[in-house]
Amino acid sequence: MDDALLTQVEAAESDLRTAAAARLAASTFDEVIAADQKIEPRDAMPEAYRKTLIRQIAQHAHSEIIGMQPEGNWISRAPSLKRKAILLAKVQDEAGHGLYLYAAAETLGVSRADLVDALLDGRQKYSSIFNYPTLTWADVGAIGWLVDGAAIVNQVPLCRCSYGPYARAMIRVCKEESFHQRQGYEILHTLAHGTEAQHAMAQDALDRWWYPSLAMFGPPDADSTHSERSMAWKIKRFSNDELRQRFVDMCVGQAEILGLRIPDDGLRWNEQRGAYDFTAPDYAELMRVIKGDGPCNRQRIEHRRRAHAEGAWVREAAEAYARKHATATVAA
Ligand code: FAQ
Repeated sequence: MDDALLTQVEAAESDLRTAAAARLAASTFDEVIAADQKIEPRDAMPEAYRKTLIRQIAQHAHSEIIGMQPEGNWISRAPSLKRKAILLAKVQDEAGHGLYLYAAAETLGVSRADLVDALLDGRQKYSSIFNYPTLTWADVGAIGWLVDGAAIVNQVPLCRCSYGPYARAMIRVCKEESFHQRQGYEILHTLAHGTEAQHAMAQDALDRWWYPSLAMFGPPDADSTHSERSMAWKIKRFSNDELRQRFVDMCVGQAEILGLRIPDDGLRWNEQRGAYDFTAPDYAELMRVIKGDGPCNRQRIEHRRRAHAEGAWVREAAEAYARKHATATVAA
């Protein structure tokens, strides 16, 4: 990834420490937000702030968990043992991100079990991007480069989110995502500089993943229901369109090094804006996918329901062990 983004993560981590040390005594919610301090679980907070965070953090956690499926699909078919080991580690990292995020949501007074139920019965969403299929090995590279790349551009500012547990989870997540992005880029670089057929496979993956990746940033600002309030509360630091622009500007030079063409005839440098003009994704398609009508929505949620049902015995065993351990501790 762009080294400047990792530098921003380091700076946010150091600011988190400074904020913790300089915590205002007996301050109100509004004072804490105005002073750029962190709201912690024990602090009073408006109910709407709490609900917004639960919605966003839960959707984020679900995305990490559902997001394991498109790449998991390639673990057994990775082209070498080394590629397999790297992909396995990456997919496991996504599971870890889901768990940190469920834990961060639990600090707001909800249970992970309830959040998982809300995902499984369709009351809560996950990212639109994971409803597209991974047809070739190059798609694994495109997910790393573009999907993890978009995720990082969106999540680096979340390291400065006003809610402490979410901001802290994001620091670690972003550091790991930077490895993911580089592994994807390296897969595509290898293919793009390989045989003609491999180059074509890399280009085809970019053609199919480009617009869905732009759509990950959400609806345009004018249609974004939550942005204004989330920005006032310093949960979101930049609007959906600002982050989408930042992502496009970052990708153009990277695509040139790959020798691949971003599939957008309208892509050109705008001297006045100091940014690239580009064609927006199809937001009607984004809305259809969010509402459950993407290419893989049914498959993804059915798979998750099946995995959840098959894992029931593990949860029961863990609960039985915890009960036994608690009884033994009390007895001692
Ligand atoms: N997909 O008012 P806004 C990853 C919904 S992690 C589905 O703009 P907001 C790692 C939105 O929820 C990827 N739904 O909403 C990985 C709202 O619906 P609601 C996930 C979407 O919250 C990589 C409605 O539209 N990242 O990729 C989408 O202010 C590789 C109106 O939208 C996060 O979750 C969408 N794309 O901004 C894993 C980051 N966009 O709830 C495996 C945290 C919007 O009112 C492999 N989340 N919606 O019914 C955020 O930053 C924000 O929630 C946004 C949306 C920016 C996603």
